[in-house]
Amino acid sequence: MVGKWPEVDLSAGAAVIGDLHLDTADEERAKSFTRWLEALAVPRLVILGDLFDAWLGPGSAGERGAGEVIAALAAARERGVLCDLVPGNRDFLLDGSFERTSGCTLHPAGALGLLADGGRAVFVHGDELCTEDRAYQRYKRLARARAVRWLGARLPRGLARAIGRRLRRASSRAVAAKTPAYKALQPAAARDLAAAAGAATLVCGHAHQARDERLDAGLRWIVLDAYGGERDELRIGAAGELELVSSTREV
Ligand SMILES: [Mn+2]
Repeated sequence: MVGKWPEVDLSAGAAVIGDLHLDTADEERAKSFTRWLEALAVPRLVILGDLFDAWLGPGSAGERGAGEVIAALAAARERGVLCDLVPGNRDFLLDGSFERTSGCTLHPAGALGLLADGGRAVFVHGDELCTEDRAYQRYKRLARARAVRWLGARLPRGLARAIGRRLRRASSRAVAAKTPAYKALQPAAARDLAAAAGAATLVCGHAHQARDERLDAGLRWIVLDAYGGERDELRIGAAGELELVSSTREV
């Protein structure tokens, strides 16, 4: 293990998606994802965060949409699909009880994927690369503090739902008010993170805009579209090759 990133084996056929932004209260939206998941025949699925648009602790798990998703993940695990989840900025309160019920393994700081060709790719949600967004980075430190987690674990379900709605509105206002440069993923941050992880490739989501480019020093930087977008899935090939595809393509 290099640094804080747990290693996961990315064998041929493994799939990576992210930014589904599912509403824990919306069973119908959840079903469009769970149907996709039911048809998925891969050895491993990595979800790069923001699976849920807002997750406020175990109170959220009791909602119908969340229940649908958790059951589908558990069924996939039963079929032999290993599932890894790197929590995002919207669902960083996912915890051990979610791990137990869904069968997913959580990687709060990201994960280091080991590829068939001996290569290493580091997987993060991507919000940690918005280093120019000082207000957001301050918010993130506060929101992830132990006291906030403690509160989240004890919120009654109705209150959790009401707070979730308010957070979503406030967050979309804040995003709309900022200049694009401000909320952009920073290449320098991508370089530093990949170097710290000893990885030649960095894969993330969060920006909701796909890219597959080479930064100087040979680093490959792949960003996935939000789930449902044109290039919303990363597939791992037999020789460890990485390709952005559409999750809705014929399989
Ligand atoms: Mn995000």
